Amino acid sequence: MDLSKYPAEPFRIKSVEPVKMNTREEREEIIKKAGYNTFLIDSEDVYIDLLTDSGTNAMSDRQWAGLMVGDEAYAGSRNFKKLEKTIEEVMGFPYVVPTHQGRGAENILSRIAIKPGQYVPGNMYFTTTRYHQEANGGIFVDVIRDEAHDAALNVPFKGDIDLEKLENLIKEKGPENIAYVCLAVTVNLAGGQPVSMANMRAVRELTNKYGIKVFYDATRFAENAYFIKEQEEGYQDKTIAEIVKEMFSYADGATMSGKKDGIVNMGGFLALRDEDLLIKARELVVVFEGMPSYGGMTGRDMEAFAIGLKESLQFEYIQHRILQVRYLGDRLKEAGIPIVEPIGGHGVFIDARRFCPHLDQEQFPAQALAANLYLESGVRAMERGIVSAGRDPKTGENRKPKLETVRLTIPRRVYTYRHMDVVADAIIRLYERREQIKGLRFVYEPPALRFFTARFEEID
Ligand code: PLI
Repeated sequence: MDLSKYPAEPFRIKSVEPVKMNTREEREEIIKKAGYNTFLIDSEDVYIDLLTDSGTNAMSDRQWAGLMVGDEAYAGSRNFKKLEKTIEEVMGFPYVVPTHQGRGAENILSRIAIKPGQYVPGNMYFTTTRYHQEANGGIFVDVIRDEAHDAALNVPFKGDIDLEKLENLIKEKGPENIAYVCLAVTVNLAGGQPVSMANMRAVRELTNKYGIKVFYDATRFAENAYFIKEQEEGYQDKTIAEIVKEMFSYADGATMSGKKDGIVNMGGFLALRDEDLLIKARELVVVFEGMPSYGGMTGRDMEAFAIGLKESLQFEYIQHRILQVRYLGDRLKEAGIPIVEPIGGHGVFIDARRFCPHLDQEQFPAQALAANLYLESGVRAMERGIVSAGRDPKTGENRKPKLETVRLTIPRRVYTYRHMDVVADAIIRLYERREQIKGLRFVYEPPALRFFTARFEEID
């Protein structure tokens, strides 16, 4: 393996948080007690935590310093002004409605922009996003290109919207029945796959033709921009900041979870261009989140968020981020472990269908694999497959996504390459005894977003 392809950490470590590995016997007890759901394991029982990259980032010294200048006024905090100005500078949106995290923004956008019965096309679903769309009477329609559903297919920009699918939907249902297009950069559940600039531009042109708005899920915007710089013709000499600015120039607004590319532990926003929508959003933010100048965040949260948004544009930061994830993926690929290709921005997704071909999808292979990875190594990952997809609200049947994956999500600036080696070695060991992985069945299934709190038992 040519290690010179993977840049060393572009930071030095000033504060550390000890972690410990417990014994296999202890982990056997722990995973059983957690109902084979990695969400229900205590953090102190985890050695390397790859459950999510959400809110698990390490802040920089500048962000920590920013906490000390938090203005905790109930109204008109100066940190909100700074956040608002930063978002305008980075993304070009004039209006910002702050929220406690991404789903707070999704709730507000869905309420102000969806009329019951309208369709919401998007490049693959995300759990909380689709929940809010459906809770407000919207009908989600997946218009991502077909290739995104094929784990093994290694083609660039798998997150792109299929323009033909989108236009057919608009023509079939009528433009007045399309609430808006939801375009996520990058696409989480497809494996952190990016969207090309050409596709964003084309989606804008198509929706302009029909007078339809486009809202981005901006959650991992900087990672998306890195892939454009690396792989899309004409962007190699542009800065990440320039690419980001162009990406958002094709959007009417965006929801964002600051817990990812904002490099903070909490926060989010809804950004808009339209003043009428802003007024409606502000009417709701006071009900669900807080005053329009904090929306559930503290002043210090907003200061750290504003600084983090700027840091995410630094080339050395984002290059290391993407290539560290790629290092883990490349190590697994080299050992013949089936993963989603190409390797995406925020994590490596193991293809549980090919890892556990002896299990039927209704036996939750990815859930079982994540539980066994914890047992093997103390590494915590997350199921992203049939359990996360939930049930169809109309038929009550399990939705059966083609992608049945375990996500190894890498927090930003938290772990080193050596940690990635420990994870890779554990997965390789587990692959050697993969036939021993048993399927699971529900013992408790919550009605909404079931993956967070469901409990399972092993099928003998
Ligand atoms: O976790 P929130 O409420 O700040 O953000 C929700 C959210 C929206 N869009 C996308 C693409 C996400 O990935 C997302 C949250 N993701 C989580 C929690 C994750 O583990 O991926």
